[in-house]
Amino acid sequence: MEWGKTILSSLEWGKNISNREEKERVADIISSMVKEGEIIGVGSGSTAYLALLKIAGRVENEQLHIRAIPTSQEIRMACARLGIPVTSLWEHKPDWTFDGADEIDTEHNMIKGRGGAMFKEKLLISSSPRTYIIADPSKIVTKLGSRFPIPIEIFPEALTYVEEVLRAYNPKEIKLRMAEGKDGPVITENGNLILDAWFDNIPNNLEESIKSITGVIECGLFIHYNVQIIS
Ligand code: ABF
Repeated sequence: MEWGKTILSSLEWGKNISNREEKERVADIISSMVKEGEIIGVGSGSTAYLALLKIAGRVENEQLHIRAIPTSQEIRMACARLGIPVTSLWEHKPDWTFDGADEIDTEHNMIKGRGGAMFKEKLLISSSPRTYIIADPSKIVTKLGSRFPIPIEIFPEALTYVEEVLRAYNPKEIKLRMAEGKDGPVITENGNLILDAWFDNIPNNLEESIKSITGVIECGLFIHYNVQIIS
């Protein structure tokens, strides 16, 4: 674990986290749930990252042997930096998963994917017998879509076609997600584009409808998934 340690430690994660106190509180709850030998799906975003930091503290102090299945390269690198061994869905089924969210409604439906990792996040949640969504209270909404668009990962050449079909579902606005400070679009870890689609109303079958469009890889709308919210 010495190889790469210097360069990885020089990366500065975790500064400028909003609502840090609230996020630390839910991160503590997740960390206290970890048991020896478990395979854990690790979500992305700052709340999941804080939970991973706390888990790493327990792993070191209590000499726990766990393995993580990361949902993004960023979290994979964080695992490397923190000395948490990783595995994959080819080799292991997770015992459980934790992840963050952008919006959660009263029925525990969610919008996720500000980091663009919703495909792998949904895969981990679907593969896990239990998932805990850790969210500071600012994430709880009465109506899904009130603050965030639905992110939709699409195969690049399907851009025009998907946009045309999406219009039939009456979005308020559809935008290609652009890379911050650059002229080009965000390219996901899977080499795809992201469309951000704002809707006034999000019916329960919208996730299914979006996913049925050829060229859509995944979307960040999570309707009726098996998740427990820790808020
Ligand atoms: C991941 O991290 C994403 O699905 C979601 O968009 C984001 C939440 O980040 P944070 O915890 O930083 O608010 O869970």
